[in-house]
Amino acid sequence: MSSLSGRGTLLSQAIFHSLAGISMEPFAGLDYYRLDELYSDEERLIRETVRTFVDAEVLPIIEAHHRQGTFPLHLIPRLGELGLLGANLRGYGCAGVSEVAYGLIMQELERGDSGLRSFASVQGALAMYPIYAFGTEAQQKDWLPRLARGEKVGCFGLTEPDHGSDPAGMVTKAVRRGDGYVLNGSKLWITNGTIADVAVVWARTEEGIRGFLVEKGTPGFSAREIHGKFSLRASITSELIFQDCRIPSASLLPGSEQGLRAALMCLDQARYGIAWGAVGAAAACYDAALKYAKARVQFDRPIAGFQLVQQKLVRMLTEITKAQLLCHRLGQLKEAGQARHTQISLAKMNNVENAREIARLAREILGAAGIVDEYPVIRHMLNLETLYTYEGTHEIHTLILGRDITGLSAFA
Ligand code: TGC
Ligand code: FAD
Repeated sequence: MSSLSGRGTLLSQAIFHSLAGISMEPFAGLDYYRLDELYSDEERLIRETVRTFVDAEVLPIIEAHHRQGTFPLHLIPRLGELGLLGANLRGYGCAGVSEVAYGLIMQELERGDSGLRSFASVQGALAMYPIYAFGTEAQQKDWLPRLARGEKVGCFGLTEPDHGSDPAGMVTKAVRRGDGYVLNGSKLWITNGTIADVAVVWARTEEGIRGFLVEKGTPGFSAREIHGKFSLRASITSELIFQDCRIPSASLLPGSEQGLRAALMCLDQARYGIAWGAVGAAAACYDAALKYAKARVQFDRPIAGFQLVQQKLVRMLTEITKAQLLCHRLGQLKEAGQARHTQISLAKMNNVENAREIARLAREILGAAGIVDEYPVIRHMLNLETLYTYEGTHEIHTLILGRDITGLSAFA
């Protein structure tokens, strides 16, 4: 059994603060195969803490943010206080929880909203992780504690207007000039871009693709928010623009000399969180559909009594349970440092595809009520369209796996 002291200290302290201050709303959870027995006491406690936080502080406000197309900024320091940002990293004020606990955090945040999990994913896996894995000690000491506390926000710029699935073709350039670099180019679809204090930016140099830290306010660096989204509305998505943007040599992440591979290693961290997060979104849809089906009466009986409705509910339960099992085993492998990136691809691909289908089935069960935001289903259904595309589209993960098992690349 893991201890609540030691590496879990920050999160554990936050747990007790949190439980003392907020009322509990019941969410029965979904554990058909008794996975709870496989989690440690610490992992269950962390899961319950995040579940309670989401019930009390996220669910009451999230529909309004979704309608308005805004991110609940006031939750950022709260996520930091609870130890949920970069929670699987060690030191620098990070909670240092197990990979399974980290996954459970992502699952519960996404039960609230994919935008909230995206915020935590980008902050932890795509901003903090590259600094942690590829940065200098000075960069780590400077940024990680503040990012962990939610005092500062980070973003990750890999995708470009003309290079999404194929980041190796990126055209953003960092050219050596004097004691630094000059950046030119743009990045598109960047989560947290306009609110980020620091952007991890991937650019082509004479030595290959490298990662740089670009601070907000650097002359030549600007960001604009993308509006008109019908998915992930409670999340900020932006374009980053670099026009003769001068950055010092100290901005380079020296460990990123592995080139694109370094960027892809960051994606592995985020894809792992998405695999778990998709389970949370699916569970929220299943929960809503089951409750609705038991309460809604047609032809003088609850619609849950109809075979076709039961078939949908059973399909949802089955796919969620399979996804949970996949996540748990992947978490064990990751904890042991043995998770292959192709295994992470399989979990992201499978769990998102099934969550997307589960959300559609839930929407069907709710009938007309399924298209209004009085219920969370339509919001999750729309959000899952983004999950299907970002962090490697469903098709790209299919081809990653196809290449792995055949030895033949369908990309080239
Ligand atoms: P390829 O030749 O396959 O790989 C280059 C080198 O990298 C190694 N590698 C990986 N290493 C670690 N993790 C991975 N996932 C890796 N995939 C590949 C590979 O072994 C090789 O190493 P080496 O030592 O031999 O050089 O490169 P490729 O150019 O053929 O590309 C392959 C492909 C298409 C799979 C890759 O480009 C890809 O994954 N594309 C999808 C792009 C993507 O996922 N973008 C996501 C942007 S960030 C985002 O969406 C954030 S969402 C925010 C949120 O969560 O809210
Ligand atoms: P494209 O690559 O143009 O693909 C279009 C279609 O073609 C897809 O169906 C794709 O699967 C298919 N396709 C492409 N190549 C092949 C092939 N070889 N074989 C078969 N089919 C193929 N990026 C970041 O860097 N940082 C972020 O923080 C970030 N946040 C995001 C937030 C949101 C809300 C969204 C929607 C995206 C975000 N992204 C981010 C970008 C995301 O990673 C890209 O959208 C994704 O990688 C796909 O790129 P694309 O949209 O350009 O699609």
